[in-house]
Amino acid sequence: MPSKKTRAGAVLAALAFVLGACGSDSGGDSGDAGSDSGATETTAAAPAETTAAAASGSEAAGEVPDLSAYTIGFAQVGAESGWRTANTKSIQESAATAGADLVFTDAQGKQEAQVDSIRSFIEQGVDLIAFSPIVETGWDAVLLEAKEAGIPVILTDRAIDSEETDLYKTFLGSDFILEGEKAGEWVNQEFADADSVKVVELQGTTGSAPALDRAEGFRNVVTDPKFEIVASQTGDFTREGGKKVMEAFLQSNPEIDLVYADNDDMGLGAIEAIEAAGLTPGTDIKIVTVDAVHDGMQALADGKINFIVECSPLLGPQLMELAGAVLSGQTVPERVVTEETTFDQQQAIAALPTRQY
Ligand code: GYE
Repeated sequence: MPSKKTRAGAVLAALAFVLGACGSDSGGDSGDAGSDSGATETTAAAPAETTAAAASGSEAAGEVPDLSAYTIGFAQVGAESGWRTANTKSIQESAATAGADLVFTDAQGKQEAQVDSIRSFIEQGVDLIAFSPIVETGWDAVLLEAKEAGIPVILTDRAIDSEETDLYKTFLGSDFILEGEKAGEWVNQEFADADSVKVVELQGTTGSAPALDRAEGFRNVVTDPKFEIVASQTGDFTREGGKKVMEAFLQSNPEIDLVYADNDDMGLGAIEAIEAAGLTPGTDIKIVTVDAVHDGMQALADGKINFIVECSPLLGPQLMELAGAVLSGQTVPERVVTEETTFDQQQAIAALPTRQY
């Protein structure tokens, strides 16, 4: 199993393990910002990585597996954002459709609670454990316990950073570095004619894969010295956190040109702070976010957010498909990357009526 950091870069589409139906109904333009097309090729010999296009508002997936003989434990992060709510719904609905007995826990953002849940899944003797690790590190002990108990583990949404190999069967989720790069590419275009740009960054949960990788991706492409990241702080992926941090940023930095927020919710909080300061979000201060949940898309359509990079929460159908494959002894790709798009204002207006989350 490759370490987390090796997953960025070229997509080694390996097995023809087609998860999720192709075809986005989002109305977004997937041709920009470096998004690869998500074709699932059969080139490499070893199952390494594949790309699935179940994103973009489509819950459609391939075959619904019959998981009625199985119990799946799912340890969720919490309910910190619109993204998370949609993700939880997707997982619960897909488990019900597949007939699986789902034991679902909510760690309320605390790693210890998530570890406890996994331990209790092991004690209960579930057939498979899936979880979305709150932060990247600190999982080896409990995942080794699962392995020793013979219970397969699937990571969804967020990666872990571990030297241990074979702690999990597969990791299903977005390429967060690519998301940060897409945000950065829009920033480069938007400020092509500017001489100096002051940027503030609202980061997600400290130590989480999406916070680390979206920061890295953004910095990979926003390299012109005219850009200055004048402040960067975590808002913990919440609207309230984004608002509070933005209030402080506005007080200490009078000339902010751009907010880069790791998710829509923090961007929405920033909008409240900007308006309270008597400024116009989207005009006086530009805003780029990640997720493309309904409220974020509405703010984009309204001109308060300027650009959104999509991150699909609809991982349930793909997770059930992978669980079915693992439980029936099939080999699955080590990495399944969801295909995602980006939205500008017109694309948001077009996509909103049929958006599922
Ligand atoms: O972007 C954010 C959520 O891990 C991709 O977590 C997920 C992130 C998502 O709280 O809104």
